Amino acid sequence: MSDEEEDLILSELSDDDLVLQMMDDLYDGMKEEIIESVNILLERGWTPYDILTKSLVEGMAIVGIDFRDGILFVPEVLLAAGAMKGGMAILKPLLIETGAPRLGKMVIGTVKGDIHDIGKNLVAMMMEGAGFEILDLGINNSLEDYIGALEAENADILGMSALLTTTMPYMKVVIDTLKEQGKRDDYIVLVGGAPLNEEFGKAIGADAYCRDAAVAVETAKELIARKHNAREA
Ligand code: B1M
Repeated sequence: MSDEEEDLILSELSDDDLVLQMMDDLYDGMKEEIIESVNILLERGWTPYDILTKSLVEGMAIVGIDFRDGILFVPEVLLAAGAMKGGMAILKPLLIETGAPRLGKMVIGTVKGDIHDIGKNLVAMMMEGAGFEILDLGINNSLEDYIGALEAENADILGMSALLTTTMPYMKVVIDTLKEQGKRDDYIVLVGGAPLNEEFGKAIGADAYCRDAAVAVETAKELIARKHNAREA
């Protein structure tokens, strides 16, 4: 480490430099520094949403590229993920702090065979912040986990996340089972995750593919409103 880096005082950096530094720190898995920087930006009046999207999510995208290209390996990516989670833990209560009325209930989880949960956690946080009640099933969920929770919770929405091309087809297994059991129309089914796209969402019979957490919130609001209107008509 150079002297310059050792002497770096995060609170003395400009906003732009601090965001760049956060991307470096995320890359290096430096959780304490990420937590400090998130707090600095909050003190400077940044919204939790901007901190999340402009520093943490963008930083993680860089990690993703270098992981793909074989520059970073699983242990390093796990450290980066840990640092990201440290920042998210501070932002979560702030994003959720809302007087919004409950808009509906969502069961969300990452599909069987898949342990990626950062994107799913982000969606859960943003949905909760927007006024939805969330039951987060975590990772590696079987169709029984999803369907059992939907029924037990009397949920409106099923959200499934997959980050691997090998696990995304499992979403179809869940949807097909709902159809076989005559329950498909009881729920709005939203899917997301980096390898998915709109076409895939349609092909497996989901109500919508959501590119990111903000789209998930908007789509859920729209489809819930449509469902309520249809019930009242
Ligand atoms: Co993994 N991994 N990984 N990984 N990992 C990817 C997904 C990969 C694309 C990396 C790469 O090669 N470039 C690649 C998949 C390739 C493929 O399938 N085509 C990959 C691989 C191969 C693997 C392993 C197989 C590696 C190995 O062991 N050799 C292994 C698989 C383990 C398993 O799941 N069985 C593995 C393991 C891991 C770690 C454990 C090290 C770690 C996960 C830690 C964790 O999640 N707790 C990890 C990570 C961090 C990644 C990358 C780098 C980052 C994922 C992430 O968190 N992104 C990822 C590369 C990438 O995606 N660029 C990669 C940030 C997050 C905010 O974005 O998850 O896309 P994302 O979520 C977005 C949207 O997609 C959307 O909204 C979110 C927020 O805006 N969204 C939804 C997501 N879910 C949604 C659900 C919804 C709606 C929207 O429901 C309504």
